[in-house]
Amino acid sequence: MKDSFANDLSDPNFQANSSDKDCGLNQDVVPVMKSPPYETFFQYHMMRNLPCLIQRVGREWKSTKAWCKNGVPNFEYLKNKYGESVITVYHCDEKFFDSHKTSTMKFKEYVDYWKEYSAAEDKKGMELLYLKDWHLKNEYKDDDFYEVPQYFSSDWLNEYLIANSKDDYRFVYMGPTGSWTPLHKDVMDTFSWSVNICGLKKWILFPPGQETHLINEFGQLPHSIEHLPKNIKYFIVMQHPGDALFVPSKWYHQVWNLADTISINHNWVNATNIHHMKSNILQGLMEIQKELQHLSSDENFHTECQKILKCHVGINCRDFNEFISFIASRRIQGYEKNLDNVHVKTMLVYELEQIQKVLTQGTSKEDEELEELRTQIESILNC
Ligand SMILES: O=C(O)CCC(=O)C(=O)O
Ligand SMILES: [Fe+2]
Repeated sequence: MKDSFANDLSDPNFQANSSDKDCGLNQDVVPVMKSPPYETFFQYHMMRNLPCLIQRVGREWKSTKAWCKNGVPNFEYLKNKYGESVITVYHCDEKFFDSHKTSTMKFKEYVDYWKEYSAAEDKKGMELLYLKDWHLKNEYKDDDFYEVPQYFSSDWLNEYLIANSKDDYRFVYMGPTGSWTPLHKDVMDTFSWSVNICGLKKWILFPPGQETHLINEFGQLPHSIEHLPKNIKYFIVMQHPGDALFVPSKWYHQVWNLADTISINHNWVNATNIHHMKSNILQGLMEIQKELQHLSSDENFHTECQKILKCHVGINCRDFNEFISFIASRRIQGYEKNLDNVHVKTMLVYELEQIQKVLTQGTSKEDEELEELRTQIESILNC
């Protein structure tokens, strides 16, 4: 029997069947649910860091109704509404480090490209462009084209970023059939959620640790998975319009658009995965310090490491502390306002417990504020 098993993973028909199992492939099924209680999602998915697909989300969203017509993107509507925005497109045929080469253009130009690409019978020689990470909601703040589903509403990261007018982690993705996202895990080990507005996505997801089976002889992960080694555990998900996929922290995944597809997604953290975010930042810092070990006696060593950390990971320790302090203060206030509401209080106590675990122990003078917060949380938790 072969060691690895060649598959066209982007093939919609590639699903587990008995012969896959015989070959040692180990495909599991992501639970599919319709309107589960929040408690179920919280206990079985966020707490256990396990994926799920929730159907019939966003059926009432304006985007669901206006952005698609007869199951395909409503190009004219989109172009009229957002045509002047400058967007970033990823060139799916050109690798750039662990992503794709990018360029910018006006959205109206992208729509013209997309229409032409989709209509072309022979796509040979045509570029395959994927519009990703569009901060559309941040750009059109008054446009209520979607609402965050209740399941994903405990989102500390976007709560902090929006309240402080910083760049958020709320995105729109649009791409033609065949556009795809290389193998990756999400930034800062956050969760992500994705809701399809129209089209069809195929996802392959790997539980944390399984990616080690994919590492090549140079110690690198593949850009695109072509072969699934024997015994690797993975999940395949087909995401249709209205399906919300919950992608847990640290799960590597690769995604293909099997039709002209539009989706909305967020990266987010809350009490259930904040420890992953903190570990990710500390891990990043350790790697940088190790790399720059030869400069460790330099008086600017600490500052320089933090600067690099911000570039590489997207956040440094000071930013993380500021973020957590902001959420801690809000939750302390929330607790004091809800002394009579047992349910809200229980949730806030859980959040404060997790905050306490990731709040850095204050040592220097500038950490006095953190120390003060720790003391306040301590007194609430001791009640
Ligand atoms: O839809 C895609 O192409 C990628 C989405 C993704 O990686 C995510 O939501 O985490
Ligand atoms: Fe992702």
